[in-house]
Amino acid sequence: MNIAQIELYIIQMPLKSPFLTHLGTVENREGIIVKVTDNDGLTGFGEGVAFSTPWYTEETVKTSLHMLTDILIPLLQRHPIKRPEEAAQLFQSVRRNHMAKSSLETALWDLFAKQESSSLAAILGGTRSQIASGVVVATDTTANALQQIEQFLQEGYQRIKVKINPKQDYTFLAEIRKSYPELPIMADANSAYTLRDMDRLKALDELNLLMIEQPLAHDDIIEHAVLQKEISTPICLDESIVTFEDARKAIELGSCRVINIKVGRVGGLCEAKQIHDFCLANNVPVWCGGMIEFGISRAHNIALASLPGFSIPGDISSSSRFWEEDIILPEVQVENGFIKVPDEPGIGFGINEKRLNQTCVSKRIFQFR
Ligand code: OSB
Ligand code: MG
Repeated sequence: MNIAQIELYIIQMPLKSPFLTHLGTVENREGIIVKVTDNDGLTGFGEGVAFSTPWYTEETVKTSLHMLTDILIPLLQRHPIKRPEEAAQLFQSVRRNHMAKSSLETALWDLFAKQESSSLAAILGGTRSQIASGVVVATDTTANALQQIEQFLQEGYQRIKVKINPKQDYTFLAEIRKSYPELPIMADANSAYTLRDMDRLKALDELNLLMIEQPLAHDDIIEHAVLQKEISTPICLDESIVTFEDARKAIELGSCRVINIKVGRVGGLCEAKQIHDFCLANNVPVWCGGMIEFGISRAHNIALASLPGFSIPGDISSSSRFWEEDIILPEVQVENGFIKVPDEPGIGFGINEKRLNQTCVSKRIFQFR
């Protein structure tokens, strides 16, 4: 791919309003922007989506930086590649660290698509010209949630997801359902329950939820299969699916009826596409998850969600859902409930250099020869 240089920008941006989950609150987002430049001056961008602390997965911004700096970029410097799939292959010699791998692998995909003068969506096999958009409500009170939902519906979002936990579930969801009898609503528990909560979870069946996301432990597929036999609401797995093999086994066991695919969580677009293809072949609907991310990762999500198996609106919202000003141009914008899939080369979004530099707290450069 004739890589000349890789740059890492560590950026930091405050959210417009705090994002609350039972595991903690995100108010300030740190991230890593990966820029790969080839010998012709073409560039590809990726984004590291690990958080500052390991509350969602074990990775952090610092572990990602370590992996990129000391392991992954040196691997690429030693082994010139022709296509991004070869990077994914190379990275298999490194255990886990999926978000670090993904930040670099996705940048290579963007560059590769630009080298081929094709949109990333087309290179991946995308078939949609626009994708359906959903949004997440993560706040503490029912009143705040109802207010946010009303606002999001006015902005056109097609599906609402709310965060739940044993202290805020049935009554909370029933209030929302009462106000919006027809709305596609789903609940994300981020592993707040155990099988001892079976009755609490069974009670949610009457609320006509689209699905319940990750009710049980972050690394479980066995007990989710037990739970899925007892409840009629479809289970969607998020945290538990970090590889293609996890997805295959979860489907075989009956641990879920839906899968949330996050590019960063599974280590890149190659693995994400493999999970998509398997789910499509097995009639398991998938949707694209979100990580409170900046525009680069949003752009990769849009390309991925243009694939045919993404039949449910994902957590892909407008840049303005979280940010006063995003680092891409134009910003991601939901119109009438949809986001247009760009047909320009690569991810199809440019960089807002001014905003990138304004939010950049440090930078590292790696030369290739
Ligand atoms: O569990 O899907 C999740 C955000 C950060 C970490 C984990 C999750 C989330 C979200 C928000 O639910 C998704 C988004 O809109 O970015
Ligand atoms: Mg989730």
